[in-house]
Amino acid sequence: MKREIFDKEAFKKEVKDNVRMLYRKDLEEASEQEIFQAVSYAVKEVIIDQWMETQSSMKREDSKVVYYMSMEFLMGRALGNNLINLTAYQAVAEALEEMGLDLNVIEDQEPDPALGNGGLGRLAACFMESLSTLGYPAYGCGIRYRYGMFKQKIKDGFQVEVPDNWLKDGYPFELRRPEYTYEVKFGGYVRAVNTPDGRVKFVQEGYQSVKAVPYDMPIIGYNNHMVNTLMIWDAEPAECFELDSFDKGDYRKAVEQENLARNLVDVLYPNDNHIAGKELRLKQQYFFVSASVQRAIARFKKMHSDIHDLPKKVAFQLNDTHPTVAVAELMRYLLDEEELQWDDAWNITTQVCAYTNHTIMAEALEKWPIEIFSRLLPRIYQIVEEINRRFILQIQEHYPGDNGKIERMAIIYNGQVKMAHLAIAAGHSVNGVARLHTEILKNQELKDFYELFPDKFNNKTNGITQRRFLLHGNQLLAKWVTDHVGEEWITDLSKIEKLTLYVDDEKAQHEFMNIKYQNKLRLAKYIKEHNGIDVDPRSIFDVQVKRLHEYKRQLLNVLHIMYLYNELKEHPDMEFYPRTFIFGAKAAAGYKNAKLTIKLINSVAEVINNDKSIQDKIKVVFIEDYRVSNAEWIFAAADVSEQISTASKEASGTGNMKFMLNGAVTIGTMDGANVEMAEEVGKENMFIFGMSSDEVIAHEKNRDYDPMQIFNNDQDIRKVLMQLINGFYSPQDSELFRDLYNSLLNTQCTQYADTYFILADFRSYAEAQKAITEAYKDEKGWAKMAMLNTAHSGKFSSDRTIEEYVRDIWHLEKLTVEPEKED
Ligand code: GPW
Repeated sequence: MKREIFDKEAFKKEVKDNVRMLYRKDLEEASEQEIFQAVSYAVKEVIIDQWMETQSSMKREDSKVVYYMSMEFLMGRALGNNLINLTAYQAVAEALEEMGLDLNVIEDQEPDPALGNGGLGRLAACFMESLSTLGYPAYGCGIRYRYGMFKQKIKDGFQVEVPDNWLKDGYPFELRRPEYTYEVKFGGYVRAVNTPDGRVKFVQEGYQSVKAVPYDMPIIGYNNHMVNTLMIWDAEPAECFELDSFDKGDYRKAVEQENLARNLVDVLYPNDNHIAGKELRLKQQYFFVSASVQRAIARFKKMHSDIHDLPKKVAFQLNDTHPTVAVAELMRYLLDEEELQWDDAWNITTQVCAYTNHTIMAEALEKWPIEIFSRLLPRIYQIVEEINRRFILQIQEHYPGDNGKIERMAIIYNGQVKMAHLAIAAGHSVNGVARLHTEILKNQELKDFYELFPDKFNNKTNGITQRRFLLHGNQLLAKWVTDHVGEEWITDLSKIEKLTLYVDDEKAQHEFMNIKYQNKLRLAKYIKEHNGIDVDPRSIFDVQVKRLHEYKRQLLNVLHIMYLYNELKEHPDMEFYPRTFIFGAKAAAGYKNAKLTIKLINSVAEVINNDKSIQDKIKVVFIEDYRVSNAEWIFAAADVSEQISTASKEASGTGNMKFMLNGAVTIGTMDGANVEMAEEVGKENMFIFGMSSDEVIAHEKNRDYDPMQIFNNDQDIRKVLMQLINGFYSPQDSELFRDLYNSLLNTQCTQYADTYFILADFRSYAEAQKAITEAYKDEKGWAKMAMLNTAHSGKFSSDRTIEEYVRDIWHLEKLTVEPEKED
């Protein structure tokens, strides 16, 4: 007999019982937060059964498992998505309605678990969801930061960071697993001990240790009973005052050890594409990696006796270099605990580990000073030294006498440990995240490594999960798509291509654009509530939401708005289609120009939004605290998607794909995955502008770009730039935006002026924007273009990406989870 996973009456009773059990209250007395908790526990009840079934069939099948190691998992809210994937969303919404409760309101009580910064962390979350939906056994390994990504407030136009205390009411979907506690050791020194059988053993002494306690979170597959696990590690003090035997009685050290555990996982470093190089960050890295490696090996050893079989059963995927110490930690385990010979251990390690690169930005490449690395991780450092020694021998063998190679490729050089070099030397696979990005890695950034290890390099173009970003985030469009092409797209996004049959059908066009309009109304209401700004849902919604970074060029966007405003003021009667420019972005707390750009956007908004003379033709909105939960609404409501990074700088981008899926048209450079989007939908259905990556790279090499020339020859650009320093947008302080002006023109500020070629691309951007207005005026033409974007987004499902990782790197088998028979 097939068991119903969801029984309405039973569920209602469960919710009521939970409110009583948890809070000693009746439903009527419970707060919205309490109801959210009660509902979530009722849902967890269903999840737990499937979770246990999944775990037992993984054991039964002895499946190979991937461990996706990542400092960041930007999960977003779980309740709504769990219900969607359990295919119980509608039923639960109805059950709650019968109880007088609104599922939307309840969903809104959940804090966003924001254990990540941006694209890299959200990619990890999409990957976990796809792994479960496709039926592949997987663990996510990360950190349970007590404070995630900060909450952003805008005060007087400036960003203010507020701590994100996401655990304050307790998080219902996590499960503490103290039975999987491990010890992680820091500091001390290494002593060589002679064993009775004539070998040398290395032991770490005088260290401080921390207890790693995992919390498991369920990752639910879509309609398949599969529940994988995200293990995120909390740090607890090793039993008070219990030190390494060597230091027993050292009171000061005991206190230090306790403090170490207290601070270790306090907070996520809020830097995107930038490394602060702080010692605590390296501690976080080793902490979660060591604990995860220990749990992975313990699980393997429960079922296997020969450690040489590890690569048959376990794959470690390193999400950027952040978890790269895993390589040395695995070596340490194999050498010190399993007592394998070096070559044997190395063989296993390289087969298990694989590395994904997510950027070519120099400031994001991790390099640790030897001093910090060796003091914190003395045994790990020894092992890295030995890896480096052997790697240099290999280089010398290949390129006798070529010291340049060693200088460029060594793992340890100039007093630094280079984590990317370690990851490449020690992994069997190195992948970029979009075709262009991988080509740049092979031909520029990692050229030497590609020459030495051509077979390791491969591309895995990123993707996104359509379950969150269409099925949950845009329920109107999801239903419409299903009505037209059937529901297969939910688990096979390539099927959405059948929509091309309708792109010339006027009724379909009308319905498609009407759904867009409904979503614009929903966002307009959100903006009114949160910003107090009225926006016209019939205006073009032009959206740039992503982390604030100079290479992503929010500054280009706002300079263009300033230019448009000047045009409108100079030619009040010019034809102008109303536009709403929407921004959302967090800036790293210490990133001055990024924070100043936020202030500029808000200052420009202030002036333009309050200028009656332009009759609301331009509105500028900065949405506070951009995060996964409001992102779902924003993508659904966008007409125009801004993907305007300097070509070559955005490794892939994933927001670009979320917009495309939701029927927004992209204005973008030929950068990252935009290139492949253009290939899928056709350049004629995007607005491509700006320099190519080859042109950018050539200018960087030749150092022959001179923005001052543009400034001198283009009076519109000059006028806009002068407005940065004449107080036009900052009457109280005309110097306020001086640094932004300088970043564009002053060579003394950075290695060269306008590092990101904003002025070089300005005119071609403005023309592309003009072309958008023209295209939008053609209602049918636009509807068709928007629909074609949705229809050709099939490639950009993270399901496709995961299948490629499985095929080329992980070699996993699908698991089927049969619900346990009840008889
Ligand atoms: F620097 N990305 C990110 F490569 O969001 F580590 N944070 C980061 O710290 C890095 C990369 C890192 C992003 C890329 O900027 C983006 O282009 C890409 O789509 C995303 O990672 C996922 O691959």
